[in-house]
Amino acid sequence: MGNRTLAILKPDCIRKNLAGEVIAKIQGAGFKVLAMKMVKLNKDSAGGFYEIHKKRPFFNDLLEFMTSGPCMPIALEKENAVSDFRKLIGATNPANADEGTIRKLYADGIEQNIVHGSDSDENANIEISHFFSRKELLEINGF
Ligand code: 3AN
Repeated sequence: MGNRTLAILKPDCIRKNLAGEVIAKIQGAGFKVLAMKMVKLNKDSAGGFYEIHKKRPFFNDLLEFMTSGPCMPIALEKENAVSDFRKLIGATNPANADEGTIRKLYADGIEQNIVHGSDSDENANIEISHFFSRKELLEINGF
C-alpha cells in the first residue's frame, strides 16, 4: 500500500470539460483512485479547506473561484503520492510549470490552475477527511 494524496479538479477543470482527460493523466501516471465525488463547495466548506491561506490577500478571490461551480475531490494512492502528484501537476503558476505537466497543459493562471494537490502526508490525510468519511473510504475501497 502506498501513500495518499488529495486531488481536487477545480471548477475551471469541470467547466472546460477536462475532467476525463485529467483523470486519465493521473491514472496513467500510476495513481490509484481510492474515492471520488462531485461537489459544489460553499464559502464555509471552501474556507475550512483553505484555512491556512486565510490571511493571504488572494483568500477571498480563491473562495469566490472555488465556489463558482462544481469540483471533484479525488483521494489517490501511490508510493510517494504527495511529491509525485505535485510533480505531475507542476508549479502553482502555470507560467512556471514544467512542460507536460497538467497545469502547463491546461491552466489559465495562478488561481484558475485546474487542480489541487496536497503538500504533505499530514495535510493529505486531513484534506481527504474533509471530503470523505471513514465509512465511505471503507465501503468504497476496503479502508
Ligand atoms: P498549490 O495549489 O500549488 O499547493 P498553494 O497551496 O500555495 O498552491 O495555493 C493554494 C491555491 O491558492 C492555489 N492553487 C491557487 O489557486 C491560489 N493561489 C496561490 N497563490 C496565489 C496568488 N499569488 N494569487 C492568486 N491565487 C493564488
